[in-house]
This record gives sequence, structure tokens and C-alpha cells, in this order.
Amino acid sequence: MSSPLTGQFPVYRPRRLRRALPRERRDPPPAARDQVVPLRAVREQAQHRRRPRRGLSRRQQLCSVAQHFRERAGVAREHGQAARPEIGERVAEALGSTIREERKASAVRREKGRHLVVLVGVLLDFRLNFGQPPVFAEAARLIYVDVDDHRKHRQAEVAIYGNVKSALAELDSALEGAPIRSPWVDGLRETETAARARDQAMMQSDSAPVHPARLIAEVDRFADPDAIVVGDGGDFISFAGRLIERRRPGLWIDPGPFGCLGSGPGYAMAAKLARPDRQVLLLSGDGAFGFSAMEFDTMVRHRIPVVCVVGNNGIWALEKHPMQSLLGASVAADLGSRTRYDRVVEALGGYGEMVERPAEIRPALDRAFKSGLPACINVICDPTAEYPRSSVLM
Ligand SMILES: Cc1ncc(C[n+]2csc(CCOP(=O)(O)OP(=O)(O)O)c2C)c(N)n1
Ligand SMILES: [Mg+2]
Repeated sequence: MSSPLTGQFPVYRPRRLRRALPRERRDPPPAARDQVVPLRAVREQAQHRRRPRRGLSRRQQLCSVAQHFRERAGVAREHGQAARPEIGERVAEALGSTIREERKASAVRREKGRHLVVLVGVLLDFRLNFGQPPVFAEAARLIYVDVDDHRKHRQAEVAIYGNVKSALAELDSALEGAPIRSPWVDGLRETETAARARDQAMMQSDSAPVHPARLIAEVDRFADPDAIVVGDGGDFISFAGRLIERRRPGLWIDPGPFGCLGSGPGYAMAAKLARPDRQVLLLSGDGAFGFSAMEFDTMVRHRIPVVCVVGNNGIWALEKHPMQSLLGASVAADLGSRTRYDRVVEALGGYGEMVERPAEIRPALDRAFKSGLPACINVICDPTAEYPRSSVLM
């Protein structure tokens, strides 16, 4: 936890950060400039915007405005994670009464329809294929609502940079009286339900070694509704991001737009220290586990009982599988098979178990939490179970 670098780097408050940025990063690219709605204008125009209830934190206020906006836009479900392009599409298309377009056949969906994406506080990073096909259709129109224009990578139809809460409140007012588009929203829901049904087969797999999707499904079923789940890894976390649906913001933490492996134990410790009464589950690939495993020593010494589930497939799957499919071979992407990471944690004074079959996962999780110690459930996973990816990582 203690970093020798602390104190060597200046801490940037937003205004200082802005000054520290190269000029081209401070302002929207010239082409987009006249489409940008300045924050002040949004704020000034928001005369009759809905006032959030008193006594809520800024984050809660933002969530309540966003929730209201989503409801008004006809999207009933709440989504906490960023890396899900279809969510942005749904919100956007529900809003699309003013900007319309017959979508050209796209690699994502072939049926005709409108295709408008509203990105609220979302970076177009590698998880969204930088805003390009096949994740976003070529013809898609994009609307940005964010604090700045970082990592947008694609020309926006409209960009609103500034205070997200004010912008959402204003959009919310603008939706007043908009026609209800339930047949269209129902159609989208059907599409999503069908996509989720396709994932069921891997989530119910009984195979040993365990399918990573089955492991994720077991952890998801086990976790309390307010558990904080931290992801750290390659495809193991791609499965988690796809299959785990957290009900509120702040219940999912992952390595973010840089995908920096090894961040998980630190995040998990911080989460457990901040919310000692909640379950904190760290999902870690075996590759990721190798980056920061000694943090379990910190957890033991400081009595921070994080429960870690290692998806141990003996490889860097996110590197190996794409190499194999693109190049026909892979290099430097193999780890030891069946390495006893559980014993590493035991040796440091924590609790450890190795699991080889799906039915053993839940009881092992139960014992790990009951131990009251930092714990490692080391689950032997199938190295041939490939993540069904839609973005290109090379
Ligand atoms: C610090 C850092 N180094 C390297 C990478 C590149 N990288 C991305 S995923 C990955 C392998 C992850 O393997 P594992 O955690 O076992 O997950 P799996 O893909 O096998 O599920 C690597 C090396 C990275 N994201 N971060
Ligand atoms: Mg792995």
C-alpha cells in the first residue's frame, strides 16, 4: 500500500491539471468546437431543472439525476459499468427522437434501425474499440456528455463538456413530452435478452477444468447485493464485465482504461477499509495475481479480509488466444499450470483453497468468508475457453 513514489508527483486539482495539459488537450478539437455546448450555457439554461433531494452526496445526486433521465428516456434498467457498448446505444436510441438516421448494415447488427450513441462519462478506450466498428457502427452518430474531451477518438454529433449532472438535468427537461417509444424499446430488450440467453450455455457449463464464465456466474450468485467486486486480469475480467451486473455505481472496480494489471489487491484493500461491513471480492486472473500477490502480506498484517478468486487457466488468455487466431501461434503467454496460489496466501498467513469443479466453488467461498482472513480461492480453469470478443486488441 505504501508507495515510495508518494510525494514525488504533484497532485493535480482540476484547474492545475487543465494547465498541465498540452494546449490541444485543453480544448475540443477545432472541428468539433462549434458543436460543443459550453457548460455555462447548459447550467444557465437549466432554469427549471429537477432539484435533487437535499442531504445526498454529489455522487448520489448525479445518480439520481441520471436515473430520472434514464427513466424518462424509456430505459428502465440501471447499468453501473462502462464497457458495454450496447447500453450506450440503448439509452441513446431511446432518446433519438430528435436525431435520426436509417442505420446502414453494420457488423454489430444487421437489422435496419436508428443508431445514435450517447456516451455519458465514458471514454472511448480499448474496451469500446476506440469508438470504431465492430463495436460501434460506421454510421453511428455520437453524443458526448463528459467533464472533458479525453479519449473521445471520434467526431461527435454534439459534445457537452462540463458538469455532467447539469447536462443530464437539462436533457431530462428537454425530454418532457417526448413520445413514448415502447415498441422500439421492447425490441431492444428482446435483442438483449436473446444475447444474454446465448451466454447461458457457458455460464451453466459443468466442465472441469472450470469454464471461466461458470466461475463468474457462481461468484455473482454468491455475492451480496452490496458486495464490492474488484476485477484484475485479462479475459477472466472480460467475462466478469460481460456477465456481472452490479445494481449501483461503486460496486464494481476494474483496471480502467489503461487495463493495468496488478491494480486489484490495492483497490480491494481500499474498498474493504472504506466499507468494512461489506463483502469485498477480488476476481483475479492468474497472470494478474502474479503482479501484486505480495499485497496479501499487507492484507494479513493489517487484517484486511479480502476474498480473492483466482481464475487459474495457466495462461495469459487475453494475449494467447488473439495471437493464436491472428498469427496461428503464440509466444511468451504461458504460465505454470495448476500453480498453488492458494498456498502462497496461506504461507503469508491467509486462508487458501484450491477448487477443481464447479460445485465446489460456492462452499469454498463460504469457508473463505467465514475464515475472517484474507483468502485465495484458486480455481483451475479451462485454458481453451476463449472469450467471445468483438473488439480488436492488436
Ligand atoms: C501492467 C500490465 N502489463 C501487461 C499488460 C498486458 N496484458 C493484458 S491482459 C494480460 C494477461 C492477463 O492474464 P490473466 O490475468 O491470467 O487473465 P486471462 O486473460 O488469462 O483470463 C496481459 C499481460 C497489462 N494489461 N498490464
Ligand atoms: Mg490466465
